[in-house]
Amino acid sequence: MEKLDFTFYPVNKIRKRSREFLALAKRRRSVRTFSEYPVPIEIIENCIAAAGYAPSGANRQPWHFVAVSQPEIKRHIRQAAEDVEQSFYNDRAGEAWLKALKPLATDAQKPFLEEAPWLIAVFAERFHIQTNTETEKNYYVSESVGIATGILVTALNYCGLATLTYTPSPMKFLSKILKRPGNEKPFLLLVTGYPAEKTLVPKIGKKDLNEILTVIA
Ligand code: IYR
Repeated sequence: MEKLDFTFYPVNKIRKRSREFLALAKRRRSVRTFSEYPVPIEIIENCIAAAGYAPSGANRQPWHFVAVSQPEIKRHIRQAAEDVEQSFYNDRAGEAWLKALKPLATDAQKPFLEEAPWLIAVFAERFHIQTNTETEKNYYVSESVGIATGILVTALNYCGLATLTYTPSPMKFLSKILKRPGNEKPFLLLVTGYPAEKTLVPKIGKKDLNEILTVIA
């Protein structure tokens, strides 16, 4: 064990910080049109390093991130994603799902996968390979990777970048294109960069606090 390094603030300072953080969080929007303006790798590295400090089951840190800016690989990803989206929108989605997606005005075309400067593929390590014959179980993998991804989205948002949490289904093509081992499952593709000028976002709201929170005090 070692001594906890922790900064104690007076409660008024904590209250102020909670308000400031809420104001920032409220301004996060999922963006589907990106500028091609480049974003330095150092920024992406810092945000991914921050995500790596997420809590995880038994501290197994069952995540791997692949940050892609190479145009050729982005083109491959776009092509494969648009292929799966075609069949999603044409056959697999079904009426109810399409209805739910209507306000988002999405379709099978995904130009942002080439336009955004960075695509961050998030992989979940289902089990850990120790040696050729030994594997170690990971715990609460989706919870852990979900939390890390949330921290990554928040970090990028805090830095001043826009994001899209993108989940084409199935996502197996990401393992293939990015040459990831079989013990890793693609979890999500995080698209990031500056939003395109005049980006439009759907007019959708968030639930009120009283709908998402029950206080028992
Ligand atoms: N993957 C498709 C469909 C889609 C699904 C959900 I759930 C969304 O929240 C948004 C879109 C697409 O990206 O077009």
